[in-house]
Amino acid sequence: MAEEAAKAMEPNADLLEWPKKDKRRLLHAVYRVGDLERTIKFYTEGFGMKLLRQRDIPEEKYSNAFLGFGPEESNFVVELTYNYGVTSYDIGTGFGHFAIATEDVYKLVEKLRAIGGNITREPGPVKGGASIIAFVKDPDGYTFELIQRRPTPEPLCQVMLRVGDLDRSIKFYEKALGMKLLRKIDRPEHKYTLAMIGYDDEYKTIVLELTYNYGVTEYTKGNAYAQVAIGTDDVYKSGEVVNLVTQELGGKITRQPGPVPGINTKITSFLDPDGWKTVLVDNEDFLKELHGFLPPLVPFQPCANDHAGNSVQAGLWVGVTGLTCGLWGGRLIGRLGWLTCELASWFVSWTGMEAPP
Ligand SMILES: N[C@@H](CCC(=O)N[C@@H](CS)C(=O)NCC(=O)O)C(=O)O
Repeated sequence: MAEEAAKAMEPNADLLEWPKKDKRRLLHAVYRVGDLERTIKFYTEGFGMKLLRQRDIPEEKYSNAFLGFGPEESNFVVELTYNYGVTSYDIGTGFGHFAIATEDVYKLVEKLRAIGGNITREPGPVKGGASIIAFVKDPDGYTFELIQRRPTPEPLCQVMLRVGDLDRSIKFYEKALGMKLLRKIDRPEHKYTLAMIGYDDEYKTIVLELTYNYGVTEYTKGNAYAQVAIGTDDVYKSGEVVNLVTQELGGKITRQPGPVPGINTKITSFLDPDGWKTVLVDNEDFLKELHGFLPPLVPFQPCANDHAGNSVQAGLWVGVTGLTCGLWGGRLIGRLGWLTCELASWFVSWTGMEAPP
């Protein structure tokens, strides 16, 4: 009875439960850079990220590089986009930073300074708190916050975005995307409130840090930062939920659910009430994109462009499979030989025959 009454009040109750039941994970952040090699060098030598894969799409005149602290199957990564000939972008006032957790912020700052990093805030306790932080700008001007923490499986730990109404944003990300509010901190002496939201423990995985500055409701978006991507088991159902929630809280669907022509990965994308973009990506299609035509036999991350990466992976697959077959074949022949000897010796003792000298 109570269930029926609840259904009558909220006819979409079942649908609205979906984001919490779905298999969700923040996959990557997409943004534009003016020189791919320059950023790859800064992130690998400075932050210690790994270059996971690269691809060039000449017909669309852009290239991508994926970098992170672990494989894309488990870790959040950055997807850098280089548009042929475009060397700089406007980051705007709304994008805050990406954060990297490290055991020693002072040491990392010295390393970054030594390779020409622009340290915009020296290491020390955060104003109004105790965590040791620092800020550094990457070659395109994107801010990275360095946070002193114990070792974590996900050092790339926050994407900070400024929003105009924190409660509306929390409600949106909870309802439309099934995220959890993990922590809310109000620092009235510094006139801001922040909310950490995500799918898991903020010390083990990436979270969104939404910041509300008292009285500020509008920011500029620029054209540099693009979006975050989130995995889902059903883009169509997920799209329906987002559609419902945008009617209540604002925002809009910018791409209806469906396969992307050419690559066939099913996606849907939308803007939140502040205009921040999210792309929902089909989990299975995403894994297919990562592994190409091969099963995930070896945890190999190609480092050249995707085509070359696939050839190297194919070679490795054939090599490992060949070696495995060889070893098993050898073992089988050995076993057969051993069985023959056993049978022969049993036959000799059974018949009382002596083996010839
Ligand atoms: N007005 C700030 C509010 C957010 C903020 O102050 N965040 C902390 C880090 S959680 C910070 O940047 N603190 C500066 C400092 O401690 O020097 C903004 O919009 O970036």
